[in-house]
Amino acid sequence: MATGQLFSKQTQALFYNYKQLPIQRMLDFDFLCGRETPSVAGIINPGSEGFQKLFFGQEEIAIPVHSTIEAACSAHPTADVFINFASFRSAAASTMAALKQPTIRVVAIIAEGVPELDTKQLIAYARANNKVVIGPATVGGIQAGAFKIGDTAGTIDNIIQCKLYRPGSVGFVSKSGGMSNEMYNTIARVTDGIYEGIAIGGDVFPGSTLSDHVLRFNNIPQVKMMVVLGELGGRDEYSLVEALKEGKVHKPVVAWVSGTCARLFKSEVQFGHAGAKSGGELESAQAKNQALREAGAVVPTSYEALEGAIRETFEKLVEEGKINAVKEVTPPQIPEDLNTAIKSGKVRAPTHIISTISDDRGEEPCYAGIPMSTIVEQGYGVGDVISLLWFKRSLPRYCTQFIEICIMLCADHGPCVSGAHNTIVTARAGKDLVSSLVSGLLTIGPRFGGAIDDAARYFKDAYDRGLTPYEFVEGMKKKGIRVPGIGHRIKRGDNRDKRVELLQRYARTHFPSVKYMEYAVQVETYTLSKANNLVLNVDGAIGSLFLDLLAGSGMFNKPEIDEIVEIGYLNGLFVLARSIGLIGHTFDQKRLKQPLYRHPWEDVLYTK
Ligand code: Q5B
Repeated sequence: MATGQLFSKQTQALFYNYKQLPIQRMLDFDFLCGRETPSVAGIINPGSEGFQKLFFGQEEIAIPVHSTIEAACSAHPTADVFINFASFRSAAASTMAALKQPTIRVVAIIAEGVPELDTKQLIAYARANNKVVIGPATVGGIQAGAFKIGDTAGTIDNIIQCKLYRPGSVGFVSKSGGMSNEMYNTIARVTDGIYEGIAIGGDVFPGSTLSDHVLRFNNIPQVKMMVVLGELGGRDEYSLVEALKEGKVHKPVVAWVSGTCARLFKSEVQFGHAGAKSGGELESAQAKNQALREAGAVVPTSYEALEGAIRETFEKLVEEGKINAVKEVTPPQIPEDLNTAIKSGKVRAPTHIISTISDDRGEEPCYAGIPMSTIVEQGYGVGDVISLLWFKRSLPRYCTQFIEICIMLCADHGPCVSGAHNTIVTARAGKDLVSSLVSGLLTIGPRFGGAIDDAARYFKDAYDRGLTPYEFVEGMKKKGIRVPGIGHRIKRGDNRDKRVELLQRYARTHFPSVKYMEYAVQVETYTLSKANNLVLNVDGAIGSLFLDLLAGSGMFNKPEIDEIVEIGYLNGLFVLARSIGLIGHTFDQKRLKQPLYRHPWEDVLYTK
């Protein structure tokens, strides 16, 4: 692998599997470094395409999303790094697919637990094709001031503290990703900072080794010294020992192999990483530290002494004039995310919606403050739910039962009424349930089913003003308004609407007062004297009885009643109820496999 630079300030990556946070962290790092182009050129999210909105500094940018690796590589031929956030199950296959793309040069595999046999095949393929694999089980790597893989180096605060927004002179390579964060900090304290840092991952077979990266750093002029953090287990460090002995490394190497404490345990101990267990004396931290020391690396006597060793090595290079002072820059401020700022109480933001009837944020949804479990456990009915969501209060049982009776009685009135007819025609035109339903619902209005609110308004006004039925009806006639709630296409004085009778009987039995309904009946008596079809219809019955419910239940004050009548809640009862029937008609037509409806010519009067 030992060429040189893996990344630059122009490097762009393809990111496999959409993970909002690590991508945003890469883009924030880009902004901090003053990159002109985002380091993520495209996202591969198997099976979906489009764009993902993310921030590049203060601006929102749309990053293309591709459904396949091939599509992403051909759309972004200059993106040569592949950051693989696939699970351990699919990491090998997706890595191999990426390595096979001519445009991809470096692949970082984040997943832990990739089968070792698969990793070996990936390594063999990458070596044969001159490509670099970082990982598996890695956090990635970073070139200070230029390019960062995923979550490497953690939060923006940490990156700023470790001065990773501008290059220093130290090449760092470690097995552990967590420890590399620690070391970025240490190195920033005692040197001019990191030039490049790589975590090779803690698996037994890493895609690239400690010595691979040290030899590569050796060829990068900006890197003046190397820091290596190995760990017990495996023999990777010995290839570095060989390279040092063979004189292939010309820059100072400060090294430490952690895990010296393993000897304190009586039996073999598996540390955090798959590869971190001492298989024998040669693989112990002590043996590897000794070998590195003998090969010429600066190896301290303990981890605590590592910081001092790095400082001394760095200061010596400065004294020798091999390191020039780094030009310090002040990184730009990354705007804080609104949600984070709100959570910390730093800012407040106005809401865009106000809602008072339900709340789904807690453990369980609540309707007007009543938890769902109470609604189920205490046997609430649909009428109770309507009371809570429409009127924001629990109404007495006789009221909620009345609501339920209205729903049941208005659920359907056969296939010939306007709404059902439209629904049937729509369903037969091959449309879906929602289209068929709404085409029927859209017929509900002042003539069909939607006269309840107007009936309530006019009856209330007439009754409250003390108008006689004669004065009311004739007054309406003068204004050219048909009395809402009066009249029906098929019901007559001698063929009354059973629904109206049922509602009246219920209310007379259960309501404390039915004064508005009795007034409506007097109006009907008068209209029937004019024409036999001018009966009190179902809309008129519900409209007048709901006035009685509002006024007689003691649950609403006068302004509330006026508001309900003015806003017009009551057509909602018909809309809700008739939806049940219209859905039934849709299913019925589909079940009967009815063909496209065409109205017969004979039933149309063609005239000029
Ligand atoms: N005339 C319902 O009319 C209908 C009059 C009136 C004074 C009136 C009509 C009307 C008010 C709206 C209303 C709800 C259009 C009805 C429903 C649900 C349904 C439906 C179902 C279900 C019927 C003949 C003569 C004319 C008119 C006069 C009629 N209504 N005068 N006030 N309200 N009502 N809608 O039969 O002198 O000859 O010119 O608009 O409450 O929709 O089952 O079908 O569950 O699905 O077409 O029950 O009453 O009568 O227009 O031929 O008029 O009566 O001025 O007088 P018709 P028309 P004139 S329940």
